[in-house]
Amino acid sequence: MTLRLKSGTHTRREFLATSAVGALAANLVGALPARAAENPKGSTTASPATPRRIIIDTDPGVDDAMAIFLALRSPELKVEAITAVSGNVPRELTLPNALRLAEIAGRTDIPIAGGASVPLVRRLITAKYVHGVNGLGGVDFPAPTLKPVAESAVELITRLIRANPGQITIVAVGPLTNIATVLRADPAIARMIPEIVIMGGSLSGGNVTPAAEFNLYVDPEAARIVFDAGVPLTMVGLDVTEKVLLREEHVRLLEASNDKVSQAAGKIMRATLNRAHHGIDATVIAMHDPLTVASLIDPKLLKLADYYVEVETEGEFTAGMTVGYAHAPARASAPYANANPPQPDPDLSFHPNARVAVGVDPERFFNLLIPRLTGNS
Ligand SMILES: [Ca+2]
Repeated sequence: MTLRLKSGTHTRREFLATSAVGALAANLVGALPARAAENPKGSTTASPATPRRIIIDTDPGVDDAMAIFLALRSPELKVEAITAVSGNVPRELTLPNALRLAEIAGRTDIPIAGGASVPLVRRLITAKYVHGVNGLGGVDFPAPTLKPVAESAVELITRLIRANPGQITIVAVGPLTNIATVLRADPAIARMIPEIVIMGGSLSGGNVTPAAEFNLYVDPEAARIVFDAGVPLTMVGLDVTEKVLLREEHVRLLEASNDKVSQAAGKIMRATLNRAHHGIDATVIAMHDPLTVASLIDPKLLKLADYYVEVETEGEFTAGMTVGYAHAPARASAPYANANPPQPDPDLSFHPNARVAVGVDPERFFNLLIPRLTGNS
């Protein structure tokens, strides 16, 4: 028996209440955090009248730049803060990039904070080969005049969530170091987060190793903390993001608009497209992060399914892999012969911990993204 969601518009609780899995569902509902009942709005459609409040945790990053622009241009979303983390490039670059992008968009009202400079326990691996030496495709932008707030990313996220329990969704489009640090330092905060929407992971192979997607590869231990925290998760991984590939026609539309955001986006994406044409894997133009933000604006963009996702942290070749179970039993690897005590029997009940994006409508996505950036929506 598989437990698949037919659409992304039901909360897990609603799904379980209406599914035909009887006693199993009752057990699962009983096990869900109380927060799910207190705040069943995690999956509802945002609108300009009732914008969805979000914090963007990010490592800009060329596709992060598009995601930030899209969020700042969308009345369905209210960006409460932007927090920077090391990933595509070190935080010494991602933080000024976040400040630059907000400044270009004319949104100097948004607090921006610097976060983790290294993963929890690993050395930082970056992706300058994709994002250019400065994280913005190598395009030179003036130094930002906007300054970061005095609080760290962890302090800012913690304060905002605690002051607005159940109200602010976290959109995490970089390695999960900052978010894991928040959850580890303040475990009770998990109940106050209605949803974490993650760009990362994959059910169908990685992009850094055959197993791991970049964000999870960089900090698998952080990802494991986040996936195990009991917060409702949506995972927007390579299964869908590698199906939204920016094309020449899109870049031309960005370049053709006089809008400041569109001009900046056009320069960044022209540089990235050129990079793609010079031997780098064509998926460098995958719009990973903007698709993740777009899914909050238009829930019909993605097809979601319930999964139990484990994050591999031990593997010599597989660390950062997301292992998704669509049904029980969720088995771990076979125990070693000398294991003491022996491994318990596999859990025969199904406990999904994430909604995973398994389908996408690419044209619908670009029909949303490009007009928002050109200022023609
Ligand atoms: Ca990113």
